[in-house]
Amino acid sequence: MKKTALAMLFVCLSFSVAEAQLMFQESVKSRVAEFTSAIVFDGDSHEQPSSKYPRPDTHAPGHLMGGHLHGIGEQMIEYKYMNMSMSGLQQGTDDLDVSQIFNEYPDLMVLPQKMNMEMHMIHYMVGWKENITLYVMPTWVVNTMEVTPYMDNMGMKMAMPNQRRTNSGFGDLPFGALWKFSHDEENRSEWMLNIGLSAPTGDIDGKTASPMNPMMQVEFPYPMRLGTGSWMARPGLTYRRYTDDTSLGVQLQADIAFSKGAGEYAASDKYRLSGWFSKIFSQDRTWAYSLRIEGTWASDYRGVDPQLEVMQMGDLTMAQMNPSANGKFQGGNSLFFGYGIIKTLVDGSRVNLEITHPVYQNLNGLQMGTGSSIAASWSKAY
Ligand SMILES: [Cu+2]
Repeated sequence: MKKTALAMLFVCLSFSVAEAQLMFQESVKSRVAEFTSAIVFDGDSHEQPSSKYPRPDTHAPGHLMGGHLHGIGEQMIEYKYMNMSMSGLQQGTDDLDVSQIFNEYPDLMVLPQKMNMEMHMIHYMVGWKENITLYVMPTWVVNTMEVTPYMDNMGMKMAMPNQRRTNSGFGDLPFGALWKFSHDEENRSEWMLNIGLSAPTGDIDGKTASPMNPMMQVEFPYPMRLGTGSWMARPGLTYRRYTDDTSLGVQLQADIAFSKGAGEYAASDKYRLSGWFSKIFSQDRTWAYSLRIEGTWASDYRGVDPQLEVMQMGDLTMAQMNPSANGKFQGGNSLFFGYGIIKTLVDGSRVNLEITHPVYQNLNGLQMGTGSSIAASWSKAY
């Protein structure tokens, strides 16, 4: 709990530093701005006076969405690719080695080694009304996990060759509306509310051969599933503030399961708080970089999938044998740093790239730690 409070303090602190810097730069530049005029802050359709391209940093860093709107009738299409890796088993903030793991969890028969989550997303946005933009984001998911099965030999655990599993298909479907409910032209700031939902279109019942018994088909463990299995509320709140060359963003984005879904469980409720600073750094104003910090709080799973956790093999249940099949071993608190770059191209489209890595992770139960993650996208408004 103390560490969570520290992490939060850290987020707040780094924020006030960025804010102070921004305000200083703003005061220096405010006079210049009066002459160059044309307040640019709300969307793709507006153009910078010194450039025929849209301002790159009106889009949030690559891993985020819901940070900008479009004018009435304007549409945007974006292809986004995300790739996140996980490896190493961790309990709380401690990395555990194999002997420590078996000491604490003698019933385990499968240890996850690494996992990779890939997502291909098509993000469509359309300006519906003044200050209201609608969006939908169909997602194709490819999850790959490598595990080591163990044999119990008179109380000694013997590692068997690693096995790899892949599960791919459509994921859950996020959609909703972004509402810019407040903007201040003088401050060049704006507030946006994301009224978002996610439909449980991703499959949660996919099966694969058990790593311990290739003759037995078992359901994929929780992290390998394509969807959450539940309708999710995805409320978000974003604040943006601009100066001529820099901008600041704060976003709180939540994923909250409405209820237990078809699988009799509800996936983690998640809250992500991000703060970022971005700066236009090229003469032609087509390049911007961003520095971001993100705190994530995720609950464990509610309920139990009877097709997974309590399935028995011999005397043991799946949840006892495989940590990925245990809903209590989900969620935790993490802190990430993100480094991004956005470039506007000649045709007005944008390339957006961000890399994140964890700086702190406190995970519930025994889980693989999250490694680095990349989000890359191309988008165009028309
Ligand atoms: Cu857009």
